[in-house]
Formats: sequence, structure tokens, C-alpha cells
Amino acid sequence: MTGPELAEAGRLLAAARRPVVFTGAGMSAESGVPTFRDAQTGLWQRYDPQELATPAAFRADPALVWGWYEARRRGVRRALPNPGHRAVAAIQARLPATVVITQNVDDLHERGGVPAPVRLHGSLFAPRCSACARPAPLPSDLPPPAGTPEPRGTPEPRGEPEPRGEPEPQDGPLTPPACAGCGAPVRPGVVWFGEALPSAALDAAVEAAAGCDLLLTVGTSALVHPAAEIPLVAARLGAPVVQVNPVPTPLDAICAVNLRGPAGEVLPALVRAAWPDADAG
Ligand code: BV8
Ligand code: ZN
Repeated sequence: MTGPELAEAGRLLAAARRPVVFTGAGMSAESGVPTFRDAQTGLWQRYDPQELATPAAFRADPALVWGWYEARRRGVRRALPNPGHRAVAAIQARLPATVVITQNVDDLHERGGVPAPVRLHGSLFAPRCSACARPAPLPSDLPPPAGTPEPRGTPEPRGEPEPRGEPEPQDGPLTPPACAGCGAPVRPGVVWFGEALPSAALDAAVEAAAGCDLLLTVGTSALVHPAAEIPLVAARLGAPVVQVNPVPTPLDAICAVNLRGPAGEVLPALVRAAWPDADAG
């Protein structure tokens, strides 16, 4: 990606001192993690994610919902951060006051070099009891994250590598484990539709957006609330907003620059436009 828009966005980033990077599912699309808009695969294509990601669905069929999250967890474990994730880490390395706010429940920002993103919608890797909220261990047979060096002496895997990111066809319903404390079913540590966001994360996000001097919004359709209001907070307080998305979204109108392209390509180019000497990660 080149052109006047990229140059302008690069100028805004180079001039920033307290940027916010706000991300959605599109940030992880090039890592093979399906977005919410993407059609689901296998058993899950029969279900609308917005219906599965609800307390009612878990009450009605805990095994179906737990199985879905386990499939997504395994998909993310097989995925790798993409150059977009590393470019976000490069921005934070260059500007330590950078706050990364994500709607994503995958752990690719952390694995891509951003140690503590503000998580508005929780994480796939923080299961807890659905009754007493006691943290629960991850399933013992969960594979390590892709790219984790094999312990010395592990035999080389033979045959085709598994596809990245996508749930596997045989993924299906799975009875959730019981809480070690009260015996109630363990649930995924994510925010379901109809549930309040963690107040500490939401407060931190609003505060960062209100105090930023640039907000970079990456790979979000900006349709889910209250997360979608974060870029508006920044714009209302006069900070320029730069959007990275291959297609227009409801945020176009508030953006100083709209960069139409995939995050994995645009973000490294943006870092180079801002800091020609930088290693874009
Ligand atoms: C609540 C975790 C009340 C679970 C998620 C106001 C107006 C209208 C509705 C509401 C409103 N306020 C509340 C609501 C209801 C609801 C809501 O917003 N509904 C929407 C659908 C209309 N909100 C809620 O229910 C929230 N809770 O309001 O509680 C309350 C308050 C107090 C006390 C009690 C209760 C909770 C919302 C959080 C739900 N949980 N995730 C899980 O993951 O399973 S939301 C989930 O969906 C994601 O986290 C994310 O937020 C959202 C998906 O959006 P995106 O990330 O943007 O992804 P999407 O697929 O949509 O788009 C991808 C984009 O990327 C596209 O634009 C595409 O073009 C682009 N793209 C693709 N490839 C690339 C790319 N971009 C760059 N590079 C690429 N390569
Ligand atoms: Zn419990």
C-alpha cells in the first residue's frame, strides 16, 4: 500500500505521543481466525455466533456452547500472530504510552508482542465457574500455541501440518468441566451478548480514548456496543481517527484517513511511513 492516504496516516502516527490502537476480528483474519462476519465451518455453520455467544444458549445447551469455544480455542492455538499484530507491537515499542484495546478473545496480540492489551470482551484462555466465578484450568490436552519451540528430543511430526485458525471438522459438543469449588459448569471467560463488559476494562478504554492524540481502528465493523463507541469518544474530543479495513464501515465518516486494505499489509506499511528507519516487526 502506498499513496497520499498512507503518507498522511504516517504523518499523524509520527506526530502522536499517546495513540490508541483499537482492534476487532479483522486484525486476526490473516492469521486464519474467522471473523464474526465470516461463515462458520463444520457443525457450527448451523449457528449464528451472536446466538451461541449468549447466557441463554449456555443454559439451554452447555455442551454445544463449551464445544464451540473449545474449537475456537484450538483454532487460535494453531494460529500465529500476523505482521499486523507485530506492527502494533512495534508502535507500542516506539511509543510506550500506546494503549491497545481489543474486542478479540484470541491471544494473538500478546503472542505478537503486546503484553497487556485492554480486553473489552474477555479471553478464550480464562475459563471460570458459571456460578462462583472461580477461575478454572484450561483443558489439559490443549496443544501449546503454534510457534512454541518443541521441547528438546520431541520426534518431528510427520505428514501434512494441520490447517491454521479454523475449527476442525470433527469439533463438536463437549460437556464443560465442573468447578473444583462448587461443582457448577465452567464457562468461557468471555463477555456474552447481554452481559456487561468488565468495568475496569471499559473504564480504561474510555479513559485512553478520551486522552489519546490519535486513534487507529483496525478490522472492526463497529456494530457491537458499547465497544463501537470507543472511536467516537476519541473523535468527539478532537483526536484524529485512522481506519484500517478493506471495506467501508459506520466509522468512515469520523475518520481523518481510511486505509482500505488488510491489516497484515497496511499496518507494517503504516509503521514504515511513520518511521522509515523502523523495523515494522
Ligand atoms: C450489553 C465475545 C448490557 C464473545 C463479543 C446499542 C445499540 C445496539 C445494540 C446494543 C447497544 N447496546 C447493547 C447492545 C446489544 C449488544 C450489541 O451491540 N448488539 C449488536 C450486535 C447490535 N451488545 C451487548 O450485548 C453487550 N452487552 O450491552 O450488556 C448490559 C449492560 C449493563 C448490565 C447488564 C447488561 C456485549 C457485547 C459483547 C459480546 N461479545 N465477543 C465471543 O467472542 O464469543 S462481541 C464479538 O462480536 C467480538 O468481540 C466483536 O466485538 C464483535 C464482532 O465485531 P468485529 O470484531 O468488528 O468483527 P466483525 O466480524 O463484525 O467484522 C470484521 C471486520 O474486519 C469487517 O469490517 C471486515 O471488513 C474487516 N476485515 C476482514 N478482514 C480484514 C479486516 N480488516 C482488516 N484486515 C483484514 N485482513
Ligand atoms: Zn464454582
